[in-house]
Amino acid sequence: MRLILLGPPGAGKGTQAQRLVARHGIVQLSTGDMLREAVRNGTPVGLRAKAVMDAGQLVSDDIVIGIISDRIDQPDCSKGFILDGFPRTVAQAEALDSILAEKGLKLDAVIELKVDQAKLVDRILQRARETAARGEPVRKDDDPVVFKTRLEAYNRDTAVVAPYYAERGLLVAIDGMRPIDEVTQAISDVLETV
Ligand code: B4P
Repeated sequence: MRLILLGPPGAGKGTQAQRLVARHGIVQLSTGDMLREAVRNGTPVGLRAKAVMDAGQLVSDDIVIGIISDRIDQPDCSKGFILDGFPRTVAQAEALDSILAEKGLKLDAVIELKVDQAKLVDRILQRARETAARGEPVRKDDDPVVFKTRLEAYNRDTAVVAPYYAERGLLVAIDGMRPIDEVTQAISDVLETV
């Protein structure tokens, strides 16, 4: 199964992807996690991405497309994967189409998690509070001012990705405002039909 999870920052893409990995035994490909790891390891990609991510902007298409293209080539992706946080621009969606077409692969579904803006802000502030309470470093992009920039980037560059897949008959929208377990169940119900 090859699946994309779309949605604004804080919609729960990462949260749901981890649960789907456990349920369906397929790999999670999170560009956010891959970029954060590159930053931690001080790689050339990480050095280029850090300031952009800390400011709440999107990392350049060429970097992210390169990361995903290399990752999809790994043997553990042969049984399928969940793309979490990619594509975030139409250019990334077009690049993904080319990568898959070259391998003779197709997407099975694109799931969009719909969550309103006030709830997104609540969740991110909650995560920042819980992380700080554990004495762990809070993500710079979970700062309320930076989060506003992330939402602007989403509205400007990423919101158009859902219609791209709707035109191709692949998009299913899910109410992501509900509790985590209910959202997981709703996604699993969709996956049974594809
Ligand atoms: P990501 O790591 O993808 O982060 P995200 O969009 O904030 O998170 P997500 O939607 O996964 O929310 P989560 O499950 O964590 O991106 C970070 C940055 O990386 C981007 O801003 C950008 O700079 C860069 N980047 C990544 N991919 C890129 C790309 N393709 N192109 C360019 N740049 C890219 O959930 C958030 C919180 O809500 C959690 O605390 C969770 O517990 C809670 N939550 C989730 N679902 C809930 C529910 N149903 N009910 C209550 N709480 C819930």
